[in-house]
Amino acid sequence: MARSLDRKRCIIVTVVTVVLLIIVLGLVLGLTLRRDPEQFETTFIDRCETFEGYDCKKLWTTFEQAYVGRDPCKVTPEDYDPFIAAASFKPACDRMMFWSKTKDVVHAFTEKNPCFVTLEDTVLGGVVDGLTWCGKEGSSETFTIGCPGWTDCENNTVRSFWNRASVAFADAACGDVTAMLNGALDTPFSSASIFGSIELPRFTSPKVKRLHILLVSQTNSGANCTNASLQEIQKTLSAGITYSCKDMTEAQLQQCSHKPCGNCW
Ligand code: DVN
Repeated sequence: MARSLDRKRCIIVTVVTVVLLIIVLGLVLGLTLRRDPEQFETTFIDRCETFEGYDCKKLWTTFEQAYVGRDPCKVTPEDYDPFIAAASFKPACDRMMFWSKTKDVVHAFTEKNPCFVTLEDTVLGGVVDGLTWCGKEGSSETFTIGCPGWTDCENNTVRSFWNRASVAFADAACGDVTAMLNGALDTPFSSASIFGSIELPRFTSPKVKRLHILLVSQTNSGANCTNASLQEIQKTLSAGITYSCKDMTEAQLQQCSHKPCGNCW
């Protein structure tokens, strides 16, 4: 008799423990997911406020209207048009820097050499650089997990944003434009990249006077400016825009970091 009572008591304790565990897990997950949407907005607004002259709350509202409540694979670049208009910026003529397969190197450079400006150094790209976000039909939330990946679908929330922002940045290009490419690759330039397919074709003369390619490698053994893929750039480049190229090592680039604009390559 006593033994069966003990067994019943043991079963009850186990069931209660499991139920309590499930409740705690649900609460933690709920809080984490709940915090994410607010955290994303907070990050967006905090980053926006590092740029002068923008109504960051309004910018956030314009931004989220592009994707909230929608299938995250049916957000087109044009859906971000209102945000692009609200995040207009003064183009840094002669100081705009494009890049491809050199994200870490180029941003380490522009961080030390504020003379040059990448898309991610403007409010347009800076507010969401390195972030993932999407919406969902029937929800007013911004999700940062469970979103489609870059190659999962053509019109996905993040990829459409970068395609549209890159159009705006390239359309603003003026004067001498620089592009940092990766000399460690057999083909430093790809016409399929955002730089190759979206930005380069948008450089127009006489607004853009020169395109200077910076081919950066870790050592001198990388690709140089005679690389065949770079010839494609010259073929694509609009008539009237002068092309130049310089291969340099990351160490040489490092020495440029503290020099004023333009007298480094
Ligand atoms: O000129 C720059 C800049 O202005 C930007 O707007 O576009 C140009 C860089 O794009 P790109 O020429 O396509 O160069 P990448 O290095 O191939 O890709 C740039 C970024 O797009 C990558 O760093 C990825 O961003 P992430 O994840 O590092 O924050 C993203 N990307 C491109 N292809 C991807 C991808 N992410 C995941 N999967 C892929 N296949």
